[in-house]
Amino acid sequence: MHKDIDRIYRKKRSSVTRFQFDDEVAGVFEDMISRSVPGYRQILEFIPTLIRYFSHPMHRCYDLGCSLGAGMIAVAEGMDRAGGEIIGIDNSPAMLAQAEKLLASYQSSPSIRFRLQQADIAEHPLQQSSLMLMNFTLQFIALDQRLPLIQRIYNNLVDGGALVLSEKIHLDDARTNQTLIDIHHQYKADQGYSQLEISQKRDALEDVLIPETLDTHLNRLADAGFSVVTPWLQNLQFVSILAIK
Ligand code: GEK
Repeated sequence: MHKDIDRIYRKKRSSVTRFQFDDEVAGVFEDMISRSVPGYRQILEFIPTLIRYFSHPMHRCYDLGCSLGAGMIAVAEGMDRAGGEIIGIDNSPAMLAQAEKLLASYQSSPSIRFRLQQADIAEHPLQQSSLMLMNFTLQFIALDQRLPLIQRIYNNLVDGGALVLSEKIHLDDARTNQTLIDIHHQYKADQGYSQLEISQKRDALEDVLIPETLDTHLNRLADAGFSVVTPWLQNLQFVSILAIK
């Protein structure tokens, strides 16, 4: 994958507008997410292991909010020779244009079929599938649409199928929450972001990325019917949850 450096918030802006997944973001997204989300790479690296653990055939898998398709490639890496269909859905044309190029340059086995769809995952119908990834995307969906979406995901998984849900979370205890935010800002500074970049990006994401508590996520998944619901990886306030039907 090519890796242009994220300099979007480097210059002082007179006013910071709402964050959007536009051409500017899509062009630097791999660098942006890798330097902003501790644990992002670890989650992707572990997807093939999770897939190999499941014994049912991976006839169809979804990556909801696929961005550049990194999750789709991680799924492909874990698939056996029987292969299957890997569908990435995103509502950003800019992201999908980049994803198309990256997937075209990835040498997958002929039994694996990548498909990209531009759609709002809160509304788009899903087909029966073996595995769904939703990495750092539910946090951008309106709060009242989250349970219906999780319910549709559950309904469209085969028995024993799984959802990998990764999210930035909020902690109830104000002091603990602030501690994690401060350590996260230190992490971003260590990744080369200036204080101005960190604060302008935070302002742009205000009311766009809406985190919930880990309990809210776990309870919603259990309410939807998932029988195994457990966090399997956490790095600061970035958590990945495994939910099995
Ligand atoms: C990865 N999973 O690299 N419908 C479809 N897509 C949406 C919607 C929606 N309603 N809202 C936002 N998106 C990826 C990273 S990024 C996470 C996911 C982040 C899309 C949006 O266009 C963007 O591509 C993605 O969800 C979120 O593993 O930027 O923090």
